Amino acid sequence: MGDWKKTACILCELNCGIEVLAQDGEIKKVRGDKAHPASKGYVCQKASRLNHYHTGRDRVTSPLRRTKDGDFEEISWDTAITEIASKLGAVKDQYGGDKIFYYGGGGQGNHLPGAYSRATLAAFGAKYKSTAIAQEKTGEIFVNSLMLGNGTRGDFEHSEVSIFIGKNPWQSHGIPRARVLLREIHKDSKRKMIVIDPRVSETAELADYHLAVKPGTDAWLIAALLGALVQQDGIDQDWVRENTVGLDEIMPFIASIPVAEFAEISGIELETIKEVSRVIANADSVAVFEDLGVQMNRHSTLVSYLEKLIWALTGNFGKKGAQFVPTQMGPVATFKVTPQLKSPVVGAPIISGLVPCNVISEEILTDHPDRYRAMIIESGNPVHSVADSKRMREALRSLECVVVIDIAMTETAREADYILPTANQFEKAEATFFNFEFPENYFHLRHPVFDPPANVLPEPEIHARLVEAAGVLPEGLVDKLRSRQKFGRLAFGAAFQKAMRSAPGLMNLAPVILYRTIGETLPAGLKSASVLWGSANFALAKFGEGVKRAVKPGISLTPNEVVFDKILNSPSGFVFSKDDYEESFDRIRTADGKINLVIPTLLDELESLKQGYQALTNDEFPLVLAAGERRSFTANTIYRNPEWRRKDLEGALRINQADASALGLATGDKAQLVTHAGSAKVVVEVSERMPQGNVSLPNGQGIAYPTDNGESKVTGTSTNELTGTHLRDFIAGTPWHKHVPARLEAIG
Ligand SMILES: Nc1nc2c(c(=O)[nH]1)N[C@H]1C(S)=C(S)[C@@H](COP(=O)(O)OP(=O)(O)OC[C@H]3O[C@@H](n4cnc5c(=O)[nH]c(N)nc54)[C@H](O)[C@@H]3O)O[C@H]1N2
Ligand SMILES: Nc1nc2c(c(=O)[nH]1)N[C@H]1C(S)=C(S)[C@@H](COP(=O)(O)OP(=O)(O)OC[C@H]3O[C@@H](n4cnc5c(=O)[nH]c(N)nc54)[C@H](O)[C@@H]3O)O[C@H]1N2
Ligand code: SF4
Ligand SMILES: [Mo]
Repeated sequence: MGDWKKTACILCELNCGIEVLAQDGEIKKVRGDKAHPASKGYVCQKASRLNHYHTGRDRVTSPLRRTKDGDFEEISWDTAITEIASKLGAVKDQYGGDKIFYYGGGGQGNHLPGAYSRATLAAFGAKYKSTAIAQEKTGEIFVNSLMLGNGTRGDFEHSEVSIFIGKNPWQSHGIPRARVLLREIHKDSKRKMIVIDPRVSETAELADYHLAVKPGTDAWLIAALLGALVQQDGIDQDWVRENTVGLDEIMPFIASIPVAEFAEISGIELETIKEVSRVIANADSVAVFEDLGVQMNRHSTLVSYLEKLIWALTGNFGKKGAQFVPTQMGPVATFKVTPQLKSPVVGAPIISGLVPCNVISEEILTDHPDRYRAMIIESGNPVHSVADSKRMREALRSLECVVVIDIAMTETAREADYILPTANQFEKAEATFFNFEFPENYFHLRHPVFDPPANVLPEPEIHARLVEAAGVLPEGLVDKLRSRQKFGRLAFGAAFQKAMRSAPGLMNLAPVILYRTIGETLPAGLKSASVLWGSANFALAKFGEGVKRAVKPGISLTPNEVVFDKILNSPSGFVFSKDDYEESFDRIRTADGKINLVIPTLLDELESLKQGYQALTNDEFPLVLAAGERRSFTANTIYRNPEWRRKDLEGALRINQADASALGLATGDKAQLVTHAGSAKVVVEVSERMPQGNVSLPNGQGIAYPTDNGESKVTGTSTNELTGTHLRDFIAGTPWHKHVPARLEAIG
């Protein structure tokens, strides 16, 4: 009859706990897991279709090697690992290991590959890497690094005022039980919601204040809000003097903001801006979430800065309902700016260790001696997801060796020299590190639900084999550590720490060493969790008190073992830290432990806003295309079978009635969408949500998928066939995907 098994949804970073009815190797039903500490039984409409992920027809089930004519042939794992190690080794010997570029390491639901890949990178001397985070969050990370030396999130569960800037949690979530929470806030007359979005998003419909900003002018709007805040005495002077540095330095910049003029540029009434800034100033608590609408847009890093100045100047940090610094099980990002760290060819700033996605193809398609020569791509689909797919394809084909580790024949896999197939997220132990709850945070190690196909391997095994083939593990080390395990994990831990100290750089291989040692002692199916023994150490070292409060130390076990045991034995996830709101103050990592308000380059950029707004649109490209809207039926490229969508099969281009009428277009018509970078056929949907001049395409479409008779069919429009790499932020290099100049032509 099948069994209900606990796991998590893998379609967005929340990874709601779910139970699936597993029968005949398929997911027959999905329901929320009430025992999950954050989602508490909540799921959205996307999760019920997870069988489409699990049973995808374009699954890769054997290692594949590219043939001369561009096809793929099946090869054995031994051949694959030997040849890849030899090719990467050759690149390392001839040009240096730093010419091997790594992309990915995790999607919405899986972050263990990233943890293990560290060992492979070290084994081959690879240094440069990137992930999708370098096309969304690196601007915000840059600002957080300079202001706090740490990351921040908002406590929307308790905030009196919730602000969403370029964020539509109704569809995209990002906060647990988003729809329940948004409705609660909407109904509660004491709580206020402010949404900044040019479009009437589902979230905007629930807002007390919907500021329908003119696309791309958020910097002016938020500057105006700040200006109005100062003019109306909205700054919490005492708090700011006590907890921040630099107020006197930034004050002239803010006091001189021409609020009325900036309001006009942003398209929002001056009176509304004044009122909203009063609401913020008078609130007991304010939480803010900025996302892709501004992070993939003009002046994105500046917007992140201005957004943070709003909550910092009103004292909304380190208290209930405000911003906080999360407790974590592992380092998701690094918050230290090292200006001398630059990408080798373009010289783009490396933020949080990541090369901006938008420069990758430029770093390859050049005769520069430092260009990348090989690439490992794992759990990412950059041909589809990075700006300018054409150039990304060309870049991959020009490399000496491209290795793709994925479950499916993706747009990126098609350009690979080797495809290494891996167990999917219901066939292995997996975990996510994107848990940011506060004051109680949780962690969830999922147990496998199904057996994987016979000839695929989980990523940790692939990395272990690559590291072994590279011949970098010290002779006898693994055997020696294994022999210590019979004396218990405490003895093992001591021997392991000692070994790690014995040779510089050995720590980088630790994930694979743990996998080959502790891994062999773990319950069936949980071998991939080995690296989490290290994560438990990390959490205790960094957040010891909070972790010990949540996970009571046992009598005979060390705290580390208690935490690790909890990880292994909590199939619904568990609360691993309990903190006080005030603890966020201790996590400020600036030199003086206070929030730094001054970022000179961004103050200069703020000043430059006074020169006015320069539109990118013109007669040739009169529309602003938002390329990649999250909708009810989008989930990056995790679902590849288009049939998972109950509605909007083609992923329609949404357009305002007036714009559509001017072109003689109606819902259901086909049209040609043209940008600087390319053109594509789209299906049009006239939508009251869209403002005039703005059109919007969903993300994750335009995927090739085999039909019943085996032919490959593309459904919908892939946004990055239309984007170029040069529209990007001058600091973080993040793309302006939400602001692509475009024109639409009716097809006669
Ligand atoms: N359903 C679904 N949910 C998802 C995903 C998915 O694929 N599908 N993907 C997940 C991922 S990877 C991410 S990063 C998040 C992203 O989550 P979000 O950032 O919330 O998603 P988007 O729809 O890309 O953008 C949010 C809003 O930005 C608005 N916007 C466009 N232009 C502008 C502008 O000029 N100014 C402002 N202020 N707003 C603008 C859009 O109208 C849109 O409502 O979603 C996650 N959740
Ligand atoms: N124009 C435009 N471009 C965008 C965006 C946009 O809004 N507009 N959004 C951007 C954002 S925010 C993001 S996050 C990215 C997302 O884009 P990517 O980071 O490229 O990720 P996904 O589409 O989520 O694809 C994840 C890959 O992992 C594979 N996979 C699934 N399960 C497993 C597994 O268990 N192991 C391995 N090894 N692989 C697995 C899938 O088959 C897929 O190839 O797209 C970005 N690109
Ligand atoms: S909110 Fe995200 S994780 Fe939760 S069910 Fe929906 S898509 Fe899945
Ligand atoms: Mo994302």
